[in-house]
Amino acid sequence: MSISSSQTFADAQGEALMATAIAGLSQSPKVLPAKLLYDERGSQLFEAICDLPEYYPTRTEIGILQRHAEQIATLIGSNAQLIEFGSGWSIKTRILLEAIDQLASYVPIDISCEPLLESARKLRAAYPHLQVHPLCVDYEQDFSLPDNEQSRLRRVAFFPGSTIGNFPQPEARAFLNRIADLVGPDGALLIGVDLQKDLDILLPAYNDAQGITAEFNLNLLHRLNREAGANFEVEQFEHWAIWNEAFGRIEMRLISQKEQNVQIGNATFNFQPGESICTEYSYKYTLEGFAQLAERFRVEEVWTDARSLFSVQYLTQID
Ligand code: AVI
Repeated sequence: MSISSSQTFADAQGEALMATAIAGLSQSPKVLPAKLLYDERGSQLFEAICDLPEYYPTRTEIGILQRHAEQIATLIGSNAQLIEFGSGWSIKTRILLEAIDQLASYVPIDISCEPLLESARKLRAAYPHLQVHPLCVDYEQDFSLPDNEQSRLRRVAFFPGSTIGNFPQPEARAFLNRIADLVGPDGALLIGVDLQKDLDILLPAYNDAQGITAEFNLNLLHRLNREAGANFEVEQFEHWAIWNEAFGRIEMRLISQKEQNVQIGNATFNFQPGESICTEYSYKYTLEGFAQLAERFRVEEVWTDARSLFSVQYLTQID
């Protein structure tokens, strides 16, 4: 790409970001889509969150996958195509690959192309028999799977991390229905779902003592200043995550510390003291609640940890 065309691409991205931010901040109450949290710095901060002592989901899910890898491997079977949404470095998948005797095909899907391709290269080296077909797309948009001789394999979608919890509920239902279409009638879904629990455990996971989640949330304002021509005084906003009992979700918010105006392009937004921007939902489900959400699937197996903090579930399609 020449300098001028990469410049034009950056300009177009900045304009799209500006339009998205203006649309969200024009709503009442103000919102910004959670997707915007994950620029390069945001992704690094999210990795740091996963290692925090208070953030139980990542290590709990890994523990469940490790403890039940044999049974999960048997359910997936060898002659299958595993399709992972938001694969990153495929760390959790490796637990499954170690347990499945020669999985036929793996399709990691991620929006960040470089890590995806690098991770695919490493997987091919570690598992020479495995056909790895990375797909660099935004999985929330329409996409099709590679059409080759492996298209006839049984498909199992893998969606770990309880990322389904970050979708507002109608979108979560629609996304699960799209997965049902993608895997077809004999396909299955292996999914990580975070569970409702005591607020003494839940709230610190999103308001950690080291302030890494705060940095992750506030990074969104830095990003808008840098890439979308906004002029947020970032130190005049404070991170706070609350539990919304009525909706069964954590809401990450940025709270204005004073009356202030913020400019983005030609738009001006007024903030009252204490007024917040909601930047992310993280729904926590009961087992019954999730089974209802996944309306086109039958829940075949649920594995949890000793404290029932998190679940990994194996679902097949209802015919
Ligand atoms: C990516 N997702 C499942 C995380 C969650 O727990 O909802 C994002 C996150 N936000 C703050 N901490 C972690």
